[in-house]
Amino acid sequence: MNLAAVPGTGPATSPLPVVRPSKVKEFSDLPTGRTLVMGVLNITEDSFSDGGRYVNADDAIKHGLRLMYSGADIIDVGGESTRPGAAFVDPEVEAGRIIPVVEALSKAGAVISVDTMHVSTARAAVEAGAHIINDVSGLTHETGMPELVAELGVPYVLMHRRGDQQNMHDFAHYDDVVGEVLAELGELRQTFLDAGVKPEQLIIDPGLGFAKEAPHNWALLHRLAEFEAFGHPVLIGTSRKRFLGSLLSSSGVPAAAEARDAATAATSALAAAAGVWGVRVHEVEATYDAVKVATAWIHGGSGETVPGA
Ligand code: PMM
Repeated sequence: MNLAAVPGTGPATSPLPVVRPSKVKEFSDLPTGRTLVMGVLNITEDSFSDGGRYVNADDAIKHGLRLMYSGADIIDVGGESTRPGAAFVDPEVEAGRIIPVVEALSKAGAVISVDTMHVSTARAAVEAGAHIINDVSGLTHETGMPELVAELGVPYVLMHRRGDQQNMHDFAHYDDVVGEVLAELGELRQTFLDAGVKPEQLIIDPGLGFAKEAPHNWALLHRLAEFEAFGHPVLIGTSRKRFLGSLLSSSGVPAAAEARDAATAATSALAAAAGVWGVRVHEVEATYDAVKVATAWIHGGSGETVPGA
């Protein structure tokens, strides 16, 4: 697609995006029959690969539209970096970054997930049009998320993490990383069910890179199929992560974040072939194609269906 022809996706200096009236999408409108591509939109100063690029709401909205027109099925909007060592962000500051962008993108027809660990931000984002809550905290951050998810009835990404962004490295010790992550996710899952969350609301994510070193991430990917046992959709985020940089290092120097996109597309295709529901990526176009290849490979054809299309 020629993005230059798409309203609102020009350079950052061009006027506000023209948000055309279009069909507002719902979660149930998402394609089935192939792995979904979730495009990352970080409205932060300090995310590891795109921090500082989209702190201005207009730039963030334009990038969200770009992701949509590049093939993203879902736009994951976040306002707090979760990279190791990142500063905590006040929930009001976070909401101030996120909400105008969620409103604009949902009016433009995007299916949106809100990447937040804060109950108040999650609620405000859903009220502003977000469809999914993506919470990387593993319930280590705030109380009240299970009750909120039960009340709102929206899909929720339950990700595994130990500790918080400032100390999670201290907890990256496992005898059997797959068994321990499965067991800890199982306990968290039960907490949500006990709070009244319906099983069909839950999406499971092993949390690559969150209190995990490279060998842990590769072990989890190697045994990804075991995460299907919960009976929930599985989401995977490998995009530009440090373990890919280490794999691609040259003379001991890790590959730069932007030089990890081909490896991200490869892991996404392999995850799609393993049957995951979604992959979360910064650079959508290559992964969108990679997922299509994996789908055609598995089904011997395109295999995609769009509800209501
Ligand atoms: N990784 C990051 C942020 N949010 N959400 C989910 N569900 N899974 C992930 O693996 C994940 C996430 C870190 O990446 P970023 O700082 O580039 O957004």
